[in-house]
Amino acid sequence: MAKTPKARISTKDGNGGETHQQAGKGSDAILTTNQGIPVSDNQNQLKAGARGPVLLEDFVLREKIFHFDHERIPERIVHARGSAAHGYFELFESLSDITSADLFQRAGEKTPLFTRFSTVAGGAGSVDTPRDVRGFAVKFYTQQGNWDLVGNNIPVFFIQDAIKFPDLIHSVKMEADRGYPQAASAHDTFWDFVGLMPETTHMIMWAMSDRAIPRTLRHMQGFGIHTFRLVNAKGKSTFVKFHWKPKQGLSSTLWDEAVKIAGADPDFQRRDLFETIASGDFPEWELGIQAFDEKFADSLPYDVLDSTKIIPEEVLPVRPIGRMVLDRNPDNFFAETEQVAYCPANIVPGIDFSNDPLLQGRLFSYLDTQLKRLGSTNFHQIPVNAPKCPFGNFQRDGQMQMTTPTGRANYEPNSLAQAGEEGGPRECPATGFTSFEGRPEQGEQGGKLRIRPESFADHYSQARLFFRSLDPAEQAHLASAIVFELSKVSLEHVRTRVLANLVNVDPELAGRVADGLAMPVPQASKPAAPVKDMELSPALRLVRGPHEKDTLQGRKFGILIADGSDANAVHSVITAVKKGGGTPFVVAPKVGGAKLSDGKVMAADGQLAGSPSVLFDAVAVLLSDEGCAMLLKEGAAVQFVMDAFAHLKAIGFSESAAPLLDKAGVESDEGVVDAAKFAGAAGKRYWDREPKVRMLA
Ligand code: HDE
Repeated sequence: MAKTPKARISTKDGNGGETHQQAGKGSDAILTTNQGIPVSDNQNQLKAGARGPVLLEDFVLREKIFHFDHERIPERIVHARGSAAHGYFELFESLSDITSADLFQRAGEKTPLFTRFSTVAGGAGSVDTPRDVRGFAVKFYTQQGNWDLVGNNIPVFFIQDAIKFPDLIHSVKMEADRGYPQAASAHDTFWDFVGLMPETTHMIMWAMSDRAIPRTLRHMQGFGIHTFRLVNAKGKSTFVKFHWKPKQGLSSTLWDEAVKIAGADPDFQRRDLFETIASGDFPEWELGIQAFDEKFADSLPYDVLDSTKIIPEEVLPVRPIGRMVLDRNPDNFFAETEQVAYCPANIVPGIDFSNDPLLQGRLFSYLDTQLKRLGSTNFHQIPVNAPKCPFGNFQRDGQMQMTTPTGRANYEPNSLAQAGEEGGPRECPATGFTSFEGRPEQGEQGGKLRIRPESFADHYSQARLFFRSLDPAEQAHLASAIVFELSKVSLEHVRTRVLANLVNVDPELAGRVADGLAMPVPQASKPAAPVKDMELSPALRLVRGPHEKDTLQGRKFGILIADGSDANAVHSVITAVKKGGGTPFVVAPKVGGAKLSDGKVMAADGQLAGSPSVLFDAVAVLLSDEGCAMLLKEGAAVQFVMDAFAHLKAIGFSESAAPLLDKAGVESDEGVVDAAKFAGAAGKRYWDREPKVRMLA
């Protein structure tokens, strides 16, 4: 006979509240159906006789299979693949002079949040490291309701007007007839769209740069992209652009490395985020703002409502206002990461929109998409989406209604309170959200027009600014990325059109790309507005720029050992890496480990064949003579070293490992060091090595 559950065990919902939907985690918890009926046998269907047919009355089976059949919800049409974490925002100083937003009032105050990073083009099961933009979406659970800052890791976007978004996304996704390529922009239709839409050019520079192949989700910047408004208690508006800067520093992969990571560990970035947070090494970003008034906006040679433009940090510095720390992994991927519903229209009093036509279109899109994805207007009741402050109104019913409102008051105005009944909530003119009225005299209101403002016409000056501001190594990566992508474009006229646009960006860039394609440089396309030379912005650099960090902190180091490796050397490298804040990862031919010179077996964290050096930020190869002789015959070992060298990583080695380095073609340089010096060398890449290992455009 079935046991009766001892107690209905509650589980925590994402808001810290209790739900009673599931049996608990404890080993004494009893499995029940969704109706709470204890299940006696979870192994066998109910049959008429041991070898007989299954009975329709088996409600345990039917409920289980029914639920399983409906486990998937539509994946996001864009940003389907994502990883997320909980954390908090901590304010550095009060911003009450420029905004009345509650979360920006009191220095030191913490606001809980949930952040989801994503790729854009691929499906939910695609790999983590394609060349792609990364989404950077933050839901702040403030005391005045939820504020969603739904940005990307690149500060500009492909298009200026939301009406082009479906075209852009159709062009980059799998081609309609063949259903490929998955999560890749290197194909005809994307570049066809790009060539025909010069407004994409600035974003293309970013998307072909190393920014689009970040090392981890922890090593990238985030941007709100659009111009927003902060509004203070007196109703004064200040324009603002939001920036997230990672404390970890900025770091990207090389293309060859990204491609190999996709094979070695398709979940590389998801795993990295989860494991780092689980280990207690919490990633952190500083939130900064570029705040400016209308006079400043009007003085710029581009329009701040145009999402294809940045305001360089050298023109307007970023003021740090707080920090975000991600300190807790989701308990359940589906319940939280999959069901979280961001919406740029979720805004709180003290923050407001600008008239950016891309932002305006987004304000409609996200609510609509959530209804499709989550299936009910009540998706805000899902714990990860629900505000953490009190909320209530007279909206009622709908599918999957989870609340049980009491009383008769479901309309407003009502006077039921006068009769001693519940009257329900009322609007509050003093603290409620009010919209900034705008600037009618600046053309912000007028007749109904389907036009693009003249001030949006310059599509090339900032693309040129970006390209010319980069370090030569990054410029070469960018040029090579365009060569790679256009080489996959089979339509020659598309390649020619893109080249003609690139001439406007920089004739030298166009020449390098044309050379890489073995095509002539065409005549420049006719720009809609004259192309200007702007003051260069070193802040845009990744390589040898202000955001690059020489550090072991938050990074992972592969230590290759085999039988006979010197125990002292191995232990001292591990200790040195840990001392620098890094994570050592021992790699051996067999996962059970290797017997070191002291006769003790050291367990490996990973087997050599499954732990290629692309997974690490630098490697140490610590071998004995015999160990090295054996690994000379192992392709994975040779590749381990060869890739580390080709990916410009530090290589520390024991003397006996030298033959393996020789076989892998390693040449000596300042990044190839004696094992004892490994920790001192491992915190950076060796960019000067690149011309020796790679021919770039
Ligand atoms: Fe999105 N975008 N987007 N987008 N977007 C979505 O909403 C859309 C745009 C961004 O982790 C969708 O919940 C339109 C810019 C992120 O859940 C959808 C336009 C930026 C995420 C949608 C844009 C973004 C989305 C798909 C043109 C950077 C993932 C699923 C005006 C500022 C959020 C969903 C997450 C997701 C529409 C342009 C960022 C379809 C119409 C620009 C980070 O609603």
